[in-house]
Amino acid sequence: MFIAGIEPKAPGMHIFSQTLMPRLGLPQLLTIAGEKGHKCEIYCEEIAPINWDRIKQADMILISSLTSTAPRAYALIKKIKEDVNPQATILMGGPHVTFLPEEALDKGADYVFRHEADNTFPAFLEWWSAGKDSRDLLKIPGLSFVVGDHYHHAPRPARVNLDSLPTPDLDLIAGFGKPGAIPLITSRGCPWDCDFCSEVAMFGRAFRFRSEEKVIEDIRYYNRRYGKIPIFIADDNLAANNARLERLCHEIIGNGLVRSLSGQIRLDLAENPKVLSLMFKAGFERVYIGYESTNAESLEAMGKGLKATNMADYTKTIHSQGLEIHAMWVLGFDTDTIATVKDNIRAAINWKIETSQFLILVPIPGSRLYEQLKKDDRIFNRDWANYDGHHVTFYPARMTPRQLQVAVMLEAMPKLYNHWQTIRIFVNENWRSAKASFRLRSWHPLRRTKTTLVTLVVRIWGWGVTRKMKKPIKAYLQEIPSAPSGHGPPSLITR
Ligand code: B12
Ligand code: SF4
Repeated sequence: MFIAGIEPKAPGMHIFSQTLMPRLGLPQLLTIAGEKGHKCEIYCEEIAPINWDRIKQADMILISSLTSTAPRAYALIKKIKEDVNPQATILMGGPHVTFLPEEALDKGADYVFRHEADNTFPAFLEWWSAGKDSRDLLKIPGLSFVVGDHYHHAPRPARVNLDSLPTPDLDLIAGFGKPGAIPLITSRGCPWDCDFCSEVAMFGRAFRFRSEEKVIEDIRYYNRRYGKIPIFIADDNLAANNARLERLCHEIIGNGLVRSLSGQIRLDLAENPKVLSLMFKAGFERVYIGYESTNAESLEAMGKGLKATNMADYTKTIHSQGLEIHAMWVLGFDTDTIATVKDNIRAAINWKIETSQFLILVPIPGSRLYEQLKKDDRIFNRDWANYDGHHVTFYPARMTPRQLQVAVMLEAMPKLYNHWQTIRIFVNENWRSAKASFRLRSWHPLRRTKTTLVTLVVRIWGWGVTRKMKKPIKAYLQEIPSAPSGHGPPSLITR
């Protein structure tokens, strides 16, 4: 059978638009299908356009979306069903439709796979090859589909053993070629359960990981394919288990697989500088950290488990271990005011964080935040395309939606990416490198220079994106309600 996968593109520009980093859901599933003898191809719209002639020939089409890419996914389904290939069976999955399967079925998907599909999709393929007995279909967990005039939702599937999975074959992605960097996932689940995140609802609270041996096999596999390629370890929280991260770094070093690495960690990993230093030795250059906010009340309310008073010191420790930081800030919590936005900008600047991304809180389906705001009738925009962290979609409690929109997208981002800040960061990074080399720390001047230059390029690019986004954001301002319409306590609104 010929199976095509599609990852729809984002509705607009976002700070990562240039990274060309595919999600691994489709490569993972279609690698498994390939091993079962099916012919598979993936079109990741951010990387290369869809080849419609190929889609015309597909027997089965898999579409994977986020919340912000769901409208594009539905438009593609319409086009396929109406024009391109009405006979093909369309499957959908991912973190949006897992929580809103009926929406996807109403939009034309034949089947929706909720949660992890690494076992359920192969089960579906077997059902397909075995003659499609409808009684057997009901037994596949995590599957949602329409039966007569009602929706069938099979119970949630069991957790996947990550060691049972093959290394995702990224060559299935059309146009990926020899990429600049590749994503690798080594764990699922998260022991934390932040209010605004759907990770735990999606993958569970138990932190599961692929064994170090398997991760080393993955890296060797990509080495053979692409050479010593930089790797972005895309786990939600690579450091959820410190002992495991240490073992992984030792294995990378011991097997001679050190190369440019980056990954997502929590800020409080700074309490364990030994691990940070080991990460640096293994090749980590940049860490992505959800700072979220310096507002103690907001950190408390979102269940982040971080103390605002420790954040500056933690940042210093991470820098002192040679790692650069990409900080992700989120504004719009009920405890946030305009002053919070300003405090966060100040912190990002004072702490000399190399790159930052200021996002507007998004009530993504699957999160407790979404359920709460929906219950309180505070969501005013249900166009999922705007659920990308760049648009206000709900009534904040202590600001008007406009104030939040302007403060984050038209004030914070331009302030952080102005040329003066870029020069300051560049000088500071080089100064830190020089000091470290002088103290004969395990510092590689060449590697540092490269990292510094990458930061410079990213910052210049960030400045360009921020400028380009101004026009669409100003247009969006016209669409959002100017007053809270009785939502949130107006007396607290600040100017
Ligand atoms: C790597 C990553 C990125 C990368 C690349 C992402 C990309 N190209 O879109 C970067 C850094 C660029 C990024 C950016 C963003 N991201 Co991001 N990202 C991730 C991360 C950490 C890993 C993605 C991944 O590869 N997962 C591993 C695979 C195996 O899991 P999966 O995709 O869920 O697939 C499994 C199932 O869902 C299912 N499945 C999935 N699709 C399909 C399709 C079919 C047909 C079937 C049968 C099954 C199926 O089977 C798969 C195997 O079990 C996830 C968190 C996570 N753990 O998934 C967040 C995540 C996807 N990102 C998220 C968000 C919000 C964003 C941003 C909007 C904001 C931001 N944080 O900056 C931007 C927007 C990007 C865009 N495309 O518009 C949210 C999405 C939530 C939502 N409902 O929309 C997530 C889930 C994080 C979270 N918990 O909140 N991201
Ligand atoms: S935001 Fe990060 S730490 Fe919090 S639950 Fe999601 S993945 Fe875990």
